[in-house]
Amino acid sequence: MDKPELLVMGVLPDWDLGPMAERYTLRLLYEAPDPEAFLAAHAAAIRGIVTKGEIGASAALMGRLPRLGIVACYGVGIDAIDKGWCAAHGIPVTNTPDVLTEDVADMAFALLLAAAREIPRADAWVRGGAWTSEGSMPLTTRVWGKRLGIVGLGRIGQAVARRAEGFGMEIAYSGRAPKAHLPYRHYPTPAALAPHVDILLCTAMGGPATEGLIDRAAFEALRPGAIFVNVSRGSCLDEAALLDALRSGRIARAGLDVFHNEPAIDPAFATFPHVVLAPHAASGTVETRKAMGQLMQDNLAAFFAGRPLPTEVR
Ligand code: 8YV
Repeated sequence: MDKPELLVMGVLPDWDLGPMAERYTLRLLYEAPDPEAFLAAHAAAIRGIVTKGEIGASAALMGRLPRLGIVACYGVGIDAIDKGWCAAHGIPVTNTPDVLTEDVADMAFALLLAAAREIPRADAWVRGGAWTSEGSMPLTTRVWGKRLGIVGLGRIGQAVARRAEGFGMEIAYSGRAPKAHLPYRHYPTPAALAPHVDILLCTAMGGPATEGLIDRAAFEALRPGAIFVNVSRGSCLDEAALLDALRSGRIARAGLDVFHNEPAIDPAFATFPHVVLAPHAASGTVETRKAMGQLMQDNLAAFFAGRPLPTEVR
């Protein structure tokens, strides 16, 4: 029997592509020199799309695939996939929740600590010889015991909160509804939360519901000298307002893993010495990426075997 054909939108590790190539015919769109001609040649046979958080699948693309049966996302965020189109056409969408939660929370804390304690500067201080020529590096700021505000207390936000408890932090959060089972103070919006925290940390999911959620009013409500961390999506905030808050010093330090228009991000971010930047890498450990790949493959296998999908997005 012919192997089902899959359209692969972005690069995946060989440890996924190898086993997948045994079961499916893989059409690697990202390698096609002429994507338009590539699609014209293969669209009619494509049974599934394999994509990732930052690439997605548009209605215009999916509408060209008459045999499309599933969209499998290598990532938890499906904001780049037109879920409405999929629902209207009975196409299931799967993602990779849970397996990446702890690593993304680790990265949120790593960025927070790196920004507050200026780890990149400390590293450069030693490597560049400033330790011997200038002596001790300037003092930094504490994380332990500070007031942390989490925007979006879902799975990843709660994993961040567990870490923050170990740091003796006072935790509050914003979200649509209070989570009665959690002992943290709830505020309805980031702007309502901001005046009560020293650190604002975004773990909200992306998509239309959270577009621009952390708005100018939220950034302006922070106390001067605040720290901001984002490991969710650039779309969750008004990026011009974030840059203004960095310029004015209202946000003194930041740790950012996600941006508008990745990877061609606004070059202004690189001009702030107390901003630590990462290339959308919060889930990027070997352990988590292997688990994400396996879960994505499990969803595809279940679909083509007619079994229930392990992690379909409802
Ligand atoms: C990316 C992510 O998918 O899970 C998500 O929503 O944004 C990430 O895990 C990952 O970079 C794979 O491309």
